[in-house]
Amino acid sequence: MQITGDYLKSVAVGSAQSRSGDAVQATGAIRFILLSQLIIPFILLILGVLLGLYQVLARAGIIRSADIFGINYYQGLTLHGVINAIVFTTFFAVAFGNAIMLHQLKRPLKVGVQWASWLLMVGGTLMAAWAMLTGRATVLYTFYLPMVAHWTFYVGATLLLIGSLLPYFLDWIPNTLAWRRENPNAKLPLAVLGNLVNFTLWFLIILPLAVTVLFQMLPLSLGFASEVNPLLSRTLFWFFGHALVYFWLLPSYIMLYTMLPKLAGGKLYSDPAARLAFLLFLLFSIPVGLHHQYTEGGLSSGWKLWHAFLTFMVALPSFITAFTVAASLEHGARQNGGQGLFGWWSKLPYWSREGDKWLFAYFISGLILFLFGGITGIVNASYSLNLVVHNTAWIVGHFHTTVGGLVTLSFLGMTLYLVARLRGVDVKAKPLALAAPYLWMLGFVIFEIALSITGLQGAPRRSNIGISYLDPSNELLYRPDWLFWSHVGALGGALAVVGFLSYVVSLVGTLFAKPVRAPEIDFPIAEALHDTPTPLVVNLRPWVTATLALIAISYTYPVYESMTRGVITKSPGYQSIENNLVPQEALREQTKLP
Ligand code: HAS
Repeated sequence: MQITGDYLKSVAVGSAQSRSGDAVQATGAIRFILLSQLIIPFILLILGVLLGLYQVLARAGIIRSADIFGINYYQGLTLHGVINAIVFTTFFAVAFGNAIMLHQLKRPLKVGVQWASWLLMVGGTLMAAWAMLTGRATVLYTFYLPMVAHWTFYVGATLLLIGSLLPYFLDWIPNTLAWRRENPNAKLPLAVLGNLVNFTLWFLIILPLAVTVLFQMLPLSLGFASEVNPLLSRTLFWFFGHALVYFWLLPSYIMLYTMLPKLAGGKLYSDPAARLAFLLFLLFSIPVGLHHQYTEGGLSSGWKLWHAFLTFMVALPSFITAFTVAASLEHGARQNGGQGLFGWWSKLPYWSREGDKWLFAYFISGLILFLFGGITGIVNASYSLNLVVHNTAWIVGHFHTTVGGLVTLSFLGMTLYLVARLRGVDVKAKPLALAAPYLWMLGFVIFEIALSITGLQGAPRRSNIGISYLDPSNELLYRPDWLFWSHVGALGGALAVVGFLSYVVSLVGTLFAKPVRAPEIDFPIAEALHDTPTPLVVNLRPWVTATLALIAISYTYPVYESMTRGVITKSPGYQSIENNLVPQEALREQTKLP
């Protein structure tokens, strides 16, 4: 393989990356950075998952207490959400993005950029973790106002997000442009397109979040302001917050489109369909945030309906994915000898330990969970049905089959895969690694059904119902009809944790195994079955322009309404102190010197 001038220069300045065959060998600083970007969030994830177990047991009334090991319910819920949904996902997206760009473009990453990104992300995470662990930032992972955290939480989160963007701006875009100059007539590799779409989306949605953090949250937290406009904060947060879920989802979709077909034994059914799906996500992921605010006063119903319509549009790329992935699976299964209308299902490598095929189990389990996540998401999106499920346990079921389902399973599978490759070892305890996703899937199917039912019965989310509605001694609130399904939910959650522990054994074994080959980055990238040139999906520019226009159309008036109608007088921030919400003003009064 030809080694380019730029590459040689980067080796000369110390970027220890070299290449052999189709794999890319990563050594030195880049290898350390990639490995730690996978391992640091994994260590935090252990705490995140265990706190999840506490939540589900507390909600079923099996643990009846306001706290556990000194961590109160809402503090634990904040840690659970922030670690699992923000820290783990962001670190993984950056590590995976780095690995994909290295492997597909065959151009080196800059060590300085990667170190700067690493330091910001790790430093930011530690700051935010300190604030949460010491009870100074019990604001939940949707940290919009009027809940206020200690300033270190906001600064920590900001550093994490800035750090996550450095590789995109300083490594990936320059490398893509250089690749384009070298290959003027070639199509951008599909995985690269998916990754660039994902981080373009990420950059665009961090901007409104930055506005509420810098101009609302920090001044309030530092005491420079005493009143807030919570409506504006929520609107800006959800501008970020819904597209955030697609920032989690797209790395999974990259794996489903580029790797799953090969693991199944076949080819990607349609390359243009995959590209169209990624580009539709860019277009529709952002202008849908108001579907989190259907019940919010101050925003006109016409604009909510517009966002509801666009929410149905953002389901479209997932329907395309369902079709393309199913067709790719069928193609693979038929290559393996599968026959008949459904008979081919039995020819997929569900339990295969051969080579990398164990990874298939993570993707298929995730896909099955995502069927539940998709259906419940469509229910949520409906303006009228949302009123039945909003703020109930139903929503918790929905996101444990989306971000807690397909996303987490594909991230865990890929973490194990990359750790093995980067360490030059075989995956250890493969039977446990194979059992893990199925246990997780089974656990969360049970969990989802149970929480959907209790949600429809009216059980609220984000509430320690074990010490209120499910406490038989509480004559006023007790709801015995929620008890059975809450216990079923706890069973599902516990089963998923058993799956996670099986995974931990395999990952730790792999992490400490003796290397048997040179460390490398390699992916099982599938060829495409249908690959007709389709101009619509080749050029990114018109898609970015249309995206910006649709955002402007969909958000200008709601932001204006939020600024003019949000409460801005006598509206303090609130802090969560020992399960009570305390207005900041009251806190200041209490701490005033005589
Ligand atoms: Fe959502 C709330 C609507 C997708 C995550 N969502 C949330 C929250 C989270 C979340 C975390 O409209 C809670 C936020 C909070 O804390 O308040 N969501 C949707 C819709 C979709 C959707 C329409 N959500 C996701 C994804 C997430 C995620 C993805 C994480 C990664 N969601 C909502 C709404 C709310 C909401 C409202 C607010 C609710 C409220 O009132 O608070 C769609 O994108 C879903 C489309 C998906 C599909 C499924 C396609 C199926 C596939 C599998 C195919 C399977 C195969 C296997 C091929 C249409 C791709 C075959 C098997 C063989 C064996 C052959």
